[in-house]
Amino acid sequence: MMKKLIAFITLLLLSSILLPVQAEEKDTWEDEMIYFIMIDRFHNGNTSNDFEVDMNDPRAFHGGDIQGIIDKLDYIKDMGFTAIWLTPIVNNESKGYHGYWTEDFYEVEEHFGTLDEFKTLVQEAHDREIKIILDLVVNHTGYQHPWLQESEKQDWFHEDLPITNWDNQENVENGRLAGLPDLAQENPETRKYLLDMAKWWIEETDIDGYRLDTVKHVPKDFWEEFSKEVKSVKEDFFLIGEVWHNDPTYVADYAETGIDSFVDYPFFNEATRIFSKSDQEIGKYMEVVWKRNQNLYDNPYLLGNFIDNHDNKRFARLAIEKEQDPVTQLKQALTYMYTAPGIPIVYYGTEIAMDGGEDPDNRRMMEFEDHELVSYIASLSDIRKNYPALWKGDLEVLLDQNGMTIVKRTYEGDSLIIAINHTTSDQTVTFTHEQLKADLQLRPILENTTIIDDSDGYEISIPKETSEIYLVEEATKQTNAQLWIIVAAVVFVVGSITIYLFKKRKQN
Ligand SMILES: [Ca+2]
Ligand SMILES: [Ca+2]
Repeated sequence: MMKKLIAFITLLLLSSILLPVQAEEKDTWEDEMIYFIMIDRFHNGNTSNDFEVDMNDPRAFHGGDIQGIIDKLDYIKDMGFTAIWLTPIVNNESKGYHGYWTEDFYEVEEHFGTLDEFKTLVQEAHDREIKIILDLVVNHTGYQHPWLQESEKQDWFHEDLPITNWDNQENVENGRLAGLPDLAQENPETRKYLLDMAKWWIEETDIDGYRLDTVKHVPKDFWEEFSKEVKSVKEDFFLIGEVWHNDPTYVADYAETGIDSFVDYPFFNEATRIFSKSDQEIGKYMEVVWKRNQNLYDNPYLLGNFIDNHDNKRFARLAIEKEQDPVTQLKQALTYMYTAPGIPIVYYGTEIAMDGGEDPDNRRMMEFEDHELVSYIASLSDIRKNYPALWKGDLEVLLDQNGMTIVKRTYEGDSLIIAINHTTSDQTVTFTHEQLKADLQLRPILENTTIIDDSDGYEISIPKETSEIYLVEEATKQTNAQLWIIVAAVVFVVGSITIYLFKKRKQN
């Protein structure tokens, strides 16, 4: 009996050593970098679907399609993006180039291609380790949706009333946004249709996430059920919602529904504001947004940061209006976005400093060129990919003075220091050895700016209106010490041999 017990315990101990409990590897999306494409305005890869295309009308189809995106996947991959957010793919009514005017929830828009082409796109993207996030609209249909003519579908829509009071949640949820027929998600039939449809696209095409349109116009209890249902179809399916509101608490209230992340409008508002002038406290606002998000969200690292999107004037236009150089400004704002906590989202065209005013001017046809911002974004992506401090590290502001900002991001002892000089003069900052700890040194990894290492500390120089990212690493002084050990060892060995030979000779 005792022997058996000992054998059993031994076996148990052995099995616990040999078979360690495997920590479930869960892809949390924190490390993603998203490229946002408006399908019609990106790349025309198939001219045979170009009916009713009018390049002179900014509100007409311009010819971009699924094949065009497939053709440019390597271009997107080379900039370091790990996910693509696409505007809605579903069949739209006439002039619905943007995809938000659904005519059929289960069909692919003819201008964009076929369901098979879309499946190919998802497959080709996955082959390149790029995820596909599809924009989904469940709040409304297009103005002319066939259901409006069906007598048995009348209760699928809310009454034809406009949204007049934006502070009245009931009106925001049940009124017609821009006059669009508002779906009644509280009707069990309508609800089931929308949930089945959302699950069908995942099962059929293997997409990885949804960007949810007009979240605040649909009741929270719908989103609760929606989140549960779609996540039951595919593990780690990602939901990023659009709650277009300036109050961060209002946005965060939707996290209870199970939506993982939100496009961070409060971040966007601060980012565009602090880069509009040269003397703003950039570090302070990075910290303000971060602390607030830490208080509001379970995982604030999943929030989607952006400086450009399809509903606002492009960042380049804001710079031009302030008589700033758009490329210079974009480089700094992109550095800010890539190094602030959260997932960076780059809207197509930002990489060529595309100009554009209000919608639809901010949706011009993409032009592919060898632009310096393309390689700048690739460098930022590369740094973000290699250093988890940027996607899950903490944040400390080291300096914040009249537009000169230095912040530190640290994860498990590994640190990066980010310097943004948004002033009109060159800046020099010295870190004492005490500040940096004696055995550490800085290495520039973005722009290769100069560093002077002297007895007082490390002096970094940031030219006006540029940024730099420094890796905090172990000082090469240790390598020097190692070098001395090698020299000493060589001297010792040579000396020993000489003495040995000398003694041998003497013996002879
Ligand atoms: Ca086309
Ligand atoms: Ca609604």
